Amino acid sequence: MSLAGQIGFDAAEGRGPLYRRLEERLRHAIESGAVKPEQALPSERDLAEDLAVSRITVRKALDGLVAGGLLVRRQGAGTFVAGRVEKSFSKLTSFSEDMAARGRSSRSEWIARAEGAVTPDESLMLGLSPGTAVYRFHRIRFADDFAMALEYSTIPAFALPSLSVVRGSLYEALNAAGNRPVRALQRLRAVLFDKQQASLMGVEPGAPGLLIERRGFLEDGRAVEMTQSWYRGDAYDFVAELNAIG
Ligand code: 16G
Repeated sequence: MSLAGQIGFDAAEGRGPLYRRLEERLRHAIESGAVKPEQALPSERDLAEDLAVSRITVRKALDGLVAGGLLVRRQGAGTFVAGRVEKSFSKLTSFSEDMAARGRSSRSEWIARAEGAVTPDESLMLGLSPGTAVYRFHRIRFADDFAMALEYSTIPAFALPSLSVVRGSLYEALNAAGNRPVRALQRLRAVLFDKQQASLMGVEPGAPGLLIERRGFLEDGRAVEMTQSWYRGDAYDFVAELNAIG
């Protein structure tokens, strides 16, 4: 079936700007599952022809959905319905690796990158003596230009040669220094984004999220990472494999 049929769009029907109506129809089709996650959309030219609208209308409608994270544009490949990201709870992977595994590009925006001394909480969590130097990395994590998570990491300074070695992936920098964690403890809890976090993430204040706190350890048992990851609740599925006891 053509996409026009699939989404039930008729340019001659309804009121308001055409691109908004098209955007709404597409949004409805994605949210109701009429078009499936990872489904490729036809080219803008084909869509315009199929829906009997101009290419500018199509582009504007798609732009709105890309900005809202419902569609993703992949360079050279086209526009796709965004899949919820499934993340395994049993593998110690990084955000960059999780995104690469799904063919999505990742990048970060810095909120803060600073050196300091451990706080009492960090000192307990990381098993460090008061006064020990740590690096703090606070980032907004993007997948295909869509804000997925806010991350606040604290790393003991012994684990990295300097603050500036972390540009893209934190785990890559830790790995290069021979200090990538090999084991981690995590806990997860449902949260609501506060006003400040919501504005960083481009969601409404009070939007649901998942907070995952990870403590990562080296082979010798020393803690090397403490990270709070605030993931958008509408973008992530966490999956765990469970084995029967005995
Ligand atoms: C993931 C980890 C986080 C780690 C980050 C490193 C979870 C819940 N959290 O987001 O603890 O610091 O990856 O990512 O998976 P990077 O190497 O891409 O900077």
